[in-house]
Amino acid sequence: MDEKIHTKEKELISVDKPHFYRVYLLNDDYTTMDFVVYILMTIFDKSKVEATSIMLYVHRHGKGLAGIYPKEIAETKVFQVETLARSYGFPLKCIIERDDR
Ligand code: TYC
Repeated sequence: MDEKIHTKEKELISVDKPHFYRVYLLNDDYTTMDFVVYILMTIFDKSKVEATSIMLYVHRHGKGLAGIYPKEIAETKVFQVETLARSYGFPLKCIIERDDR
């Protein structure tokens, strides 16, 4: 979205509002529940209670929201999750979707 900002000097400048992206974790049959909770606490800054609730939601519904971030941060989270998961031999995946609010 392109917004016009009025400055004190009465000139107009254009500012691009950054788009936000939703990072979702996907369920699979092999990643352990403890590892998903660990990922949510370390990479998404969730408490143990929140992390457990999100993990169980993903386990039951197939997909669940881990966080909403500017594009570059969302992409970095996906990279961190998948790199850490592979290093432990887990197939855990996450996806990003643009947040159109
Ligand atoms: N379904 C996995 C199990 O039963 C747990 C799990 C939850 C895996 C969430 C991935 O994003 C996930 N061990």
